[in-house]
Amino acid sequence: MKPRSTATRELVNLDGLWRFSLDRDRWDLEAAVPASYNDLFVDSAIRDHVGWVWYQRQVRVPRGWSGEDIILRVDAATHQGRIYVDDVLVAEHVGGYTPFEADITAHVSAGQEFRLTIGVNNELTNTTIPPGTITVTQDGRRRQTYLHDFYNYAGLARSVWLYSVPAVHVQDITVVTGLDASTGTVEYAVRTSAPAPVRVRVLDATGTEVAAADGAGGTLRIPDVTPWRPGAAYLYDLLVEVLDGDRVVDSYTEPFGVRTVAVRGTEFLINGEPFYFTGFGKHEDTPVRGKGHDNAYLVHDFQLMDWIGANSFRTSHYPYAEEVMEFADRHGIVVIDETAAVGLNLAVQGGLTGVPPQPTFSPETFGEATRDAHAQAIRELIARDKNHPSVVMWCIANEPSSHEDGAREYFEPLVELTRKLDPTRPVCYAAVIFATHENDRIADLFDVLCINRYYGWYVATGDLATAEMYLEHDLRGWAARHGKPIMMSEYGADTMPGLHAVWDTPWTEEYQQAYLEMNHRVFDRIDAFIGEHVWNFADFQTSHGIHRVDGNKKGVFTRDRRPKAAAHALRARWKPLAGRKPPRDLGRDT
Ligand code: BDP
Repeated sequence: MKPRSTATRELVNLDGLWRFSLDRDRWDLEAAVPASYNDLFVDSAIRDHVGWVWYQRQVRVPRGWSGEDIILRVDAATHQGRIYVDDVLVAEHVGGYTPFEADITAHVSAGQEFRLTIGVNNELTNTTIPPGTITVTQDGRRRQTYLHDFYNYAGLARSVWLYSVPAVHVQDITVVTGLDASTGTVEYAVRTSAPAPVRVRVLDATGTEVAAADGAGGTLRIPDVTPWRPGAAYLYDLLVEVLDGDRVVDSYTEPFGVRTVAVRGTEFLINGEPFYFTGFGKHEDTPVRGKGHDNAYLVHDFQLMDWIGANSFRTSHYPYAEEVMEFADRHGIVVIDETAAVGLNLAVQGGLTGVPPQPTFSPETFGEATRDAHAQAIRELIARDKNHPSVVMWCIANEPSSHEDGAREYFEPLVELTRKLDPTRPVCYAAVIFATHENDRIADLFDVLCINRYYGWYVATGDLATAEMYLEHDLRGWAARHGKPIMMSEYGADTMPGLHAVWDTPWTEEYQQAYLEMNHRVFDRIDAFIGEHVWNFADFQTSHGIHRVDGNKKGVFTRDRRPKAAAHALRARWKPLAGRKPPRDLGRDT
């Protein structure tokens, strides 16, 4: 659960400047937390470092905390973290975008200082999510390569917290909501650290109690409920109290929204109404901070999404900071929540380098250990985000090699796991161009067809007429084979701001606009279409490569969030839609 300050819990934020070291011998550098460390220093040895780095600071435990349990929480250590109190290792965690904690009660004392050291490792291998490969150069340097284009930013990119909880406390809360005419139903389950009586209350946005119950699980009913709707968020608070007689020993407040999500035929329903996704695949990426969470960019990005008429986004290609999810909850933005399983695809690499591809799913490449790591990533994502009303679908992988031998064996248990952990939300993956409706082996396991396609960019470059034919043929094939809702989870064209031409010239602002319009014409001719997420919201940093000039330039906004010409065209299309499907012939005129 997200650490919160409540009537029974106290919370100290440990963000700021920490000592920073590559070897734990020299500590003359300081690094900002939260931030990726890579771009902070003018030192390629740090930027290109492969392995552990170390963050350190003194922390004083507040003097009133004796008798409480004391927990240290790291919101994200990318991709592996170790927490030390003085010299004692108290927690270790693999997975760069989900939080972990250490109970440090036995190692610290109220009122006293301790030395907190956090080790962070950025290595990606065949058994990490996302995967990667480490090679050693002829002169002995270790180099990291990986199968995704965005830069492998690392470090403490989110907040670090110290908090207190009473010995008997709430450990987990699950909320599942339903709508029964004008009544909202709230199934809840509370787990406590030891058996104890539990009381729950639902408070509306004015703080008025609208439902209450005793017991660690049950169903609450909210008469005349105000549902959470896209573009019209409404949140209730579930106030959970653990009791000892009449005394409240722990209290925790979980915000939630009452809404339902379902797939019916080729429709995606929110609160029983068809929803049409407009928006983006995003990244957590800004200059200097890398993937460091930044509330100023958070507010500004959501402002820009509102301005352009985006009602949704996908957390491509990893779980985002919890602040982002809470903001989406409060502002009615719909989220497709993705694990960090990007790059389970050796066919792409083969295609790009000319090296004959290895099989993607095999004991030597991505086998059981990879799948175990992937399963763990799914568990941690759902555990963290299950109560967010904004999250309407889980995306368990981006562009896996779903047409290869072994793909079905790899994915079937992961889809089952996802459904077991959360039977309420649809599940999808984003399909790569090599996976066609004819050769893909897994789409039937999922609820929504999310298709990534770059016709007119990587294929039929500069020839939008051919691209339009290819795209329509491709999408119609998927729709016909599966009879499921279909959405475009990525489409985009690299664009240099300020570059113009009167012809269909790739990289110009006109071309990005024409490319998007071509895609929209096709989407609007397909009945099963439920949405469009442009790749990408903003330009973002990538690893070195001949396909990129200072990063991926498919942003509709630049990296510093200025609109390219296409932004205005998207706004003209999306604003009037407001979550409804475009009329069938809209694309013909634009
Ligand atoms: C897709 C990937 C995305 C890339 C994009 C691109 O899903 O992460 O950034 O291509 O090449 O294959 O721009």
